[in-house]
This record gives sequence, structure tokens and C-alpha cells, in this order.
Amino acid sequence: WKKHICRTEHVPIQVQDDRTGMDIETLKRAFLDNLYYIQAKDKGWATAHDFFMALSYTVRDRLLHRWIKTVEQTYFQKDVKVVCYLSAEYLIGPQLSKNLTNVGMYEQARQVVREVTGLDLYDLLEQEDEPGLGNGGLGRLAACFLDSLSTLEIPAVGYGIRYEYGIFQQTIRNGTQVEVPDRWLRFGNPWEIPRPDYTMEVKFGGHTEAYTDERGRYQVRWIPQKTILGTPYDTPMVGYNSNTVNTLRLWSAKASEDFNLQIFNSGDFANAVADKVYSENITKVLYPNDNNYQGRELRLMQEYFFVSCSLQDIIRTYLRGHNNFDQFPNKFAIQINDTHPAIGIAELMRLLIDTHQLGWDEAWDITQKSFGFTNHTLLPEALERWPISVFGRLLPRHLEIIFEINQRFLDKVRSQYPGDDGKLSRLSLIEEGAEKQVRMAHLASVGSHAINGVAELHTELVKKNLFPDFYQVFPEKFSNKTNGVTPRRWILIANPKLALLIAEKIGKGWIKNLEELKQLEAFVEDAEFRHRWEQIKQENKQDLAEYILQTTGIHVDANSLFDIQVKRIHEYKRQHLNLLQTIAFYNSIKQNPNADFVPRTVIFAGKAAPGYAMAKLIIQLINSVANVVNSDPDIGDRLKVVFLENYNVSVAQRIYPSADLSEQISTAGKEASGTSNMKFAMNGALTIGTLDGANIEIRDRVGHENFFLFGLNAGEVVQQKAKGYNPWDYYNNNPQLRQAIDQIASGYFSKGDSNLFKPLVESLKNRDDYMLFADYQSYTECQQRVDNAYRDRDTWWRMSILNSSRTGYFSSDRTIREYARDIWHVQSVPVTLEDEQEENA
Ligand code: GPV
Repeated sequence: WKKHICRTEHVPIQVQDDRTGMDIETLKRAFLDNLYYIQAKDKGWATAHDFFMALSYTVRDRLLHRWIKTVEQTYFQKDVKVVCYLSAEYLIGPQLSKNLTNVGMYEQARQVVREVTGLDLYDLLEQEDEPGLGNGGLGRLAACFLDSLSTLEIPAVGYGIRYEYGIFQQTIRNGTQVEVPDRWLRFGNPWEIPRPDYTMEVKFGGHTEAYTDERGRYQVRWIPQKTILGTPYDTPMVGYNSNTVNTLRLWSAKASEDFNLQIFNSGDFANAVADKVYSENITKVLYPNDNNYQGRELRLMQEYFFVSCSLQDIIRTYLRGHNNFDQFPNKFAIQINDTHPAIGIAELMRLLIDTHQLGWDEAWDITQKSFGFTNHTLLPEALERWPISVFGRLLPRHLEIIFEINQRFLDKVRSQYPGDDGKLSRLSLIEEGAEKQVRMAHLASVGSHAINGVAELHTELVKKNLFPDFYQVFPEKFSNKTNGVTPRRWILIANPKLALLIAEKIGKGWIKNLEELKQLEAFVEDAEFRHRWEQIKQENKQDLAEYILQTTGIHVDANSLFDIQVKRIHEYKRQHLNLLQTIAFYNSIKQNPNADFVPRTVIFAGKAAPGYAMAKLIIQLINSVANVVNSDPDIGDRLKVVFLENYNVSVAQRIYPSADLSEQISTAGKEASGTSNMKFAMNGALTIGTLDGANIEIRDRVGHENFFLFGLNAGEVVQQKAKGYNPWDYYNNNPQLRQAIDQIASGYFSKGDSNLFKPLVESLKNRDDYMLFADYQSYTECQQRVDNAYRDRDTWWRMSILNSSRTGYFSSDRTIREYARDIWHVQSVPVTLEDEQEENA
């Protein structure tokens, strides 16, 4: 890539290319050109944001020949099998730092920026508005997967929605969450390329009718009421140290002019315009719910819209090189990220049968072979079930197809289990009741050849509790694929100091092969190494302390134990259990001011769904407790409570490297996997956690002695509930717990207002669905063990090093290798650049 070779037809033209050169002089020239010709600014007028844009274009240019080479000249020419990842969410985080790192030009960029602008590269990186096109773990997992797919050189396209407004920006006013619209596209997005030439039509509404085709076959025609256009915007996803640049293709809704013209011609101008606005609303905003199903019609439209565009796009690509569908399942593996894209099963059937005239059996065979389904939750309130009234009004043809799939499926079941009506109704794609509903998880399960959970326990519970009847009918479909995270973003970029120390000791192989971190174990008895490990953690904590001061005004002691819980606010995740323990800690300092306490800084961050009142109340309680604790002179630096606002990928990158203790305290059996648990451990935090999700596998790998375990296990949670769980028993028998609850109830943290937290207190005392009280004692005792461990710093840092060095398994590279081998049956396809070929020749 020193010089770029352009090929026009068969004539190679060699040019010294301003858009590929990696030497400092070429980069400076390119940077200034982009500033001038794209931002239309010269150095004197440019803002830091202009410089950010100019640098981003400079990097994007350097991805382009790899991108074209990857997609057109490798994937298409070799007719390789491609993974199509369908996801309603992608939380890809800031792109500039990642692209600089993956393409290997971070240091050059730093020098160029310093010499041309006098600014630090860091000042430019801060300018990027991160695309918040996801809620939490599910969307972030999709982003880690894209990084791993490209790094492993696996052909892939990520398909999703280009929301004009991503997840809201969270601000805290008077201790409560206030949502601000996320106008992330306001100043332009340098990474995306619109491709209006690949615009697709998506239909909605209307009715169906039967007809006989020219060959006398029975066919069905959908007469839709409305057509909406979908335009793709492509973002390059480059792998670490690889030439592979895969595509993230996000669809944006546009009104169809044709349709509006019809109304316009009928004289109803206002309606024509209103309708345009209505159509374009489809991709306007991300629904801010995590692990929760709301059943809004517009959400179903979003899901169908992006899935239909994506499947049409896949078929368009396929038909460029094929004239029948025989090879389709050998050329595409379509993975659906939870049930949000599950309508794709019915849509592929419709496209194959109605548009491409295949017979049912052939279409069904292709569909089942192509689709794989990942489940991400066991929570009943998250399972998508669309009332057939809504469904039939929006997608009448799909409803017919779903009925047909169901009938054929249930016929088979009936012959296998004659007379078992209970089984039939449990397996049915349609839930009977006051209002019939389409069960999207059932559609996804029947229409896929593979179903997977995201951690071992989770997969077992999927088989045993969530879909036991499906597991009985087709056990061979089920497998586990424990989640992972990309070490490029979560160690190399987020924690550069630690990455440097690791590289000094064991080289750089771990960046692509995280299992190599094991080699660090050899240094665990090396006092000098431990000291440097500790020093880096200390510096990272200092950085976070500064950020806390700047953003909240709270002064925290960087020498205290940084005890951190960051994730969406949800009752099952139990931020309030952490808080009860924090209150108890506060009370014991007040009661025993002269005792020897391990100073702690308890840090929270996370968004609450705007409609989730209890989650918002938990945020308010955290901030109320923080106010009282932080301003109490008796407490001083021994305890601080911090709520960091607007938790997102950028904030997360500051947090993980500076944690001593990672809080992973969900009620056992509720968290499918969790992924922050992995990022914390990689960065040397110790975990306090329950036997839930991937915690179990982390504990098994880092060693039970290096993990702080507490609480009921998933089986015990179920047993206790079955026996009849009574939170009052715990409240009455634990004075510490009772005191904390009574303080909250009495208004101790809310300036005497004894009504404010009543809903929270009452729910805990009378129901405690997530069994905080049952786990409280065990949790407190465990926190004592944490304190004791932290007192013995030598032991603590040994444990910290062992945690990092044993997290190799939790790289998303390992996860993706497993999907590729067991579900997708895809191979790596290395991409060779022309100048490399010539060099090799
Ligand atoms: I369903 N998850 C999420 O973030 N949002 C959702 O709507 C649903 C699941 C999460 C799970 O809660 C985590 O346990 C899991 O680690 C993550 O998905 C990725 O699998």
C-alpha cells in the first residue's frame, strides 16, 4: 500500500496516490486537502471538529481500496459464502480511534495532527459523536462481532437500521434522568457512504388475492396499500491488521414519490406531505427499551422494513451470479440477532414463492438452511408477540404464510405426538387467548436450522425452561455460543498503558489471539511487574477521578477501591442491591467512625428506559444517597457514591480500565450472559458476582479463588419462589438491611420526603421479584471478603493479573470462530492487495 495501482479495464496505471500513502508527508497533504476540499476550511478557520472530519476522511480514503478489493474483487469474484448478520441494533462506538488502530496508522496520525494543527490527536477523537444505534449489550455484541468477523477475514455484511436519532442522551437534573434527543448526524457522518442506486421498495398494508398463473398454478398476490423506499448507507468495518473491510449496511426510509403523487393528484396536498413524513418516520428513532417488548406498530414496521430491504439486497447480490436458487444456502448464512428480525423467515418465504415463483417445499428448505437464531433473554416481558390484528393489517401476506408454516409444522408434531393437544398449543406459532398473537420466537425457532443461547447456563435454561417443547422436537438445532468482546477496543484502545505493558512482556500476538494472555501468568510472582501493573491501574483511576470531578463536581480519592456497576438500569440487574449495601457501609462508618474501613468509591452509570418508572426511581435513589453520603463530613474520603451520566461506548472506555471491583450481581437465571463482566476482568478488575450468565464461565476460568461469589444459584431461586418466598422474613431478621430500607422509606435520603421512594420500598418488602433480600446477607459478607482482599495489596494484584491473563476465552474472535464452524459453515477468505501481489511476485 505504499503506492496505489489503479486498474482501468486492463491498463494498469501507477500513481503516487494522495489517498493511500501512509508516509507522514502524504498524510499531511491528504489531511489538509480534505480540510480544504471537504470541510471548505483552511487551517486558520478550522475548528477541532473540522480537523476531526478531515482526519476521518483521510482514514476513510485509506480503507477504500481495501473495501472495494474485499467486496467486489474477492467476495463477488470468488463467489464465497457470506455471513449476513441481521440486527435492529449496532452500538459501534467511535470509529476514528478504531479505524486508526485497526489500519495501523495511529502513531502517524498523532504526529500529523500535532505537526499540522498543534493539537493532540486526543482532542480530535473527542469530537466524534458516537453512533448510538443500540441500547446495550445486544447492540454492542453485534459491534464486537463485526470487528471479529473482519479481523478473522470472514466475509460478512451487517444489516440494520440507520436511525436518525439513536439512544437518547441522558442528563441528570436534580438527581433524575432527563432524556435529550440524540442528534448524532447533525454535523455529518464522515464514515457512511449512501448508495441510492441500491434503493429497495418495501410494501405495507392492503390485502391479498388468489389467482391462477399462466401455467395454471395457484398463486397469491399481495395488493399492498403503501410503498416505502429504503436507501442503504454503508460503513466500512476494517479488521485489525487485515485487508478485510466488511460492510455495515444500514437502511434509511424514504417516502416513495410515486405513491405521494397519487394522493397529490387527487388534490389532497396536505395528506401527501403528511404521508411522506409518516413514511420517513420509520427510521426516525431507536426504541429505547432493553430486554423489554412494547408492541408498538411502528416498531413492527421498523423490523419489517430493514429485514425486507436486507433480504431483497441479498437476493439481488445472489442473482448477479446465479440463475436459480439451488446454491442460496451455500452462499449466505443469515443470523438473526434475537427475534427483532424474525419476520425475515416469512419474508424470505414470500420473496421466494411470490416473487421468484418457487414451490413451498423448496422455499422452506432454503429458508431453514439459511437462517440461524440467537436468543438473548429469558425474561418473559422481552418476548415479542404481535397481535394478529396489528400483524394482519400491516403484513397480510406474511400472516398467511405464518399460518401455513404453523399448519405444516403442527401437522408434523401431531403425527409425532398423537393426542397431545397441550404440546400443540405450547408449540404453536400462534398464541390463543382473548387476542391471538404471533409468537416471534416460535417463528424464529421453526424457521432456522440453528438456535443458540449466549452463555452455558443461559443455553441450558433456554432448553429446559424457555423452549422445552422445541428442544424435545428438534434437539439437534440447539447449541451454546458464549459471548465475547473484542480485545482491540476493550484493551488496546481503552487501556493503552496496559496494552503497552503486556506487549513489552509477551509481544503483540494477544491482540489477535487473546489466549496468549496466559503467558502473563509467568510474571505473577515478579514483584516489579506487579508494581507496574498496579501503577497503571492507579494512573487509570486518577484519570477517571478527574473525569468524575469534571462531570459531576464530586471529588473522589483515587486511592480508594473503585467499585463499579455500569449497565442498563433494570430491576433484575439489581443496582439497588448494590445501593443497599452502600447505605449499610455508610451507616457503619457513622456508627463506628474510628474503625478501620477500606475506603471505597462506588460508581454507577447506565440509562433507564424512559417508560420504566422503577428504573428511573433507582437512578434517583442512587443520586439521593450520593448527595447525603458525599456531603457528610463524618464520612470524608472513606466513601463516595457517584452516578456518571450518559453511559455509552466512549464513557465505558474510560471506566473499565480504572475498575478494581466489577459488580455483576443479577438474580441468578436472569442475565443471559452479560459482557461488561468480560471487559472488566480483561482490564484487571476482580468480580463480585452471582452464578448467572457468563459469570459462571469467567469464575471457572479465572479460578474460584480469584472471584467473589455470593447469592442463590438459579435452581435455588426457583425453589425458594416455589416454596413461597417472603421478603419480610429477611427484613425482620437482618437489622442492617432493615435500617437501610427504613431510612429510604422515612425520607432520610430525600429531605424528609417519605413518599418519593415508596414504590421501590413497597415492591421490595411485599414482592421482591428479584430476591434482593434473599441475597443481601450473602452479598454483604462477600463485600467483607473483598475489603479483606484489598487490604492485602500484594494478593490483590496477583488476583488482578490472573484475572486478565485468563480471559482469553472471552474474546469475540473465539465466539465468531464457533459460529463460523458450527452454524454458518463459512471459511476465512484472505484479501490480497494488488501491490502486495506484485511485491510477492
Ligand atoms: I433481548 N440483551 C440486551 O442488551 N437487550 C435486549 O433487548 C436483549 C438482550 C442482552 C442481554 O441482556 C445480556 O445478558 C447479553 O449479554 C447481551 O444481550 C448480548 O447477548
